Amino acid sequence: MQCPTSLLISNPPIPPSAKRSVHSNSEQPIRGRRRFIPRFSLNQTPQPPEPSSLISSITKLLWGPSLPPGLLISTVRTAWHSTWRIMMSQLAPSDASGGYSRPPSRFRANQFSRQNSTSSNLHLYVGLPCPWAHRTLIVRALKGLEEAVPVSVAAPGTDGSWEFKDIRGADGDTLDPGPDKANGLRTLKEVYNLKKGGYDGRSTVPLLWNVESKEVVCNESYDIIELFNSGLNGLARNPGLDLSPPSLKGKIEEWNRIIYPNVNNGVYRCGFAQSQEAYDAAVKELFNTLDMVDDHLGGFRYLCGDELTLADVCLFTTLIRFDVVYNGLFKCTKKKLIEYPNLHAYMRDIYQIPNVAETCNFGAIMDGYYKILFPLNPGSIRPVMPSASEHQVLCTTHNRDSMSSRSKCPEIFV
Ligand SMILES: N[C@@H](CCC(=O)N[C@@H](CS)C(=O)NCC(=O)O)C(=O)O
Repeated sequence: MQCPTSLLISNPPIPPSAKRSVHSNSEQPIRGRRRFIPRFSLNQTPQPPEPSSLISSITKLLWGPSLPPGLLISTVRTAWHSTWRIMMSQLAPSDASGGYSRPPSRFRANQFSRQNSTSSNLHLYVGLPCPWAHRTLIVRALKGLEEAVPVSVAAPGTDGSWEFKDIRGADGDTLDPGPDKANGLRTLKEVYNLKKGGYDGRSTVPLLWNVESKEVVCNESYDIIELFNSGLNGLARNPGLDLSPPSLKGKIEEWNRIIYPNVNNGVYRCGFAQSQEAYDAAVKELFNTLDMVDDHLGGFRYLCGDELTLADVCLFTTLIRFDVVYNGLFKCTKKKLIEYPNLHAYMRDIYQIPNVAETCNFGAIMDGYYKILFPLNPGSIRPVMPSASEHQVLCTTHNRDSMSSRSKCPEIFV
């Protein structure tokens, strides 16, 4: 007996207008000759249809080979758009004009805690796709704080929240997603909830945790990198490296005031925009700033001159993701970073500083954005890695050493 569903699949009903020109179901014309094609042979076992073929059969049955009628398309479009808006409002809170407005960090490190953190009760929670967490990994590596501040690497779960992987024996300083080494919990939300009084806010990375008091120290990346730079020198392998020297503090702040809204958060303002106007404004500010910074870097090795500073670390973590995710997924499409000669060489210069490349995990970055930000990429298809962002390309010469009057590339004791 023929499977009823396979009958449905191979024999869509023929509209009366077309019936005259259609041959009998079991015969098809081939260049004037008629060839007999058996519909079913006895030694074939009928198989249930694949879900995708079932969907295409139903589509064919209802509408034939053409697209569904306009009414259906516009109904689905309206429903999808409303669902998209609901999902975006959860993913990316927006202002009245549809512009992305990033919620402020809830736990800031004040000056006192920055200067007095000499203990090694600290534990850092990060996620590899996150550019804000990436800042903390770079400064931790440059200062040689790996032993003083152990790290747990969370991975994004399917709903976008941070989860730990149950991997045994991942006790060393591996920068791969693994278990929660400080509290042995399953999710970052559970870690936040350990704090006295509980917590009902966003469970974001980076998170600096006090292991002894079981309290959040800070969840603002810039405060954490300032603390790592100057607040833990008694525990650091590279205490002499200062990424925010007093003489450059003013310049660093000036650069941060430009780069944070227009570039670091600017790419998110493009990708999370919920109106054309909000996107147009964000993309203009982003590329105007990149043009200006590219010009500046034609004359200076780093943003503040000869020395690498915290401002460079903050810019780098956005640049290294630019062609890999922001250009495509966040619609930062006016130019690719590779089209900016100075910015690209500057990015390679920083990438080649010892220990920095190890903090860049492109597989995790691509998965974290393309597979998790569902409203931006509902099919979850991860595109191919751009060849200009491959490790080998990032290791090519940058010829920027000669731009420093003194050799100020940080000396890292590995
Ligand atoms: N202001 C924070 C931003 C941190 C942040 O937004 N982290 C994102 C990952 S890139 C996160 O953990 N999001 C999870 C959530 O919002 O639930 C910082 O700079 O540290």
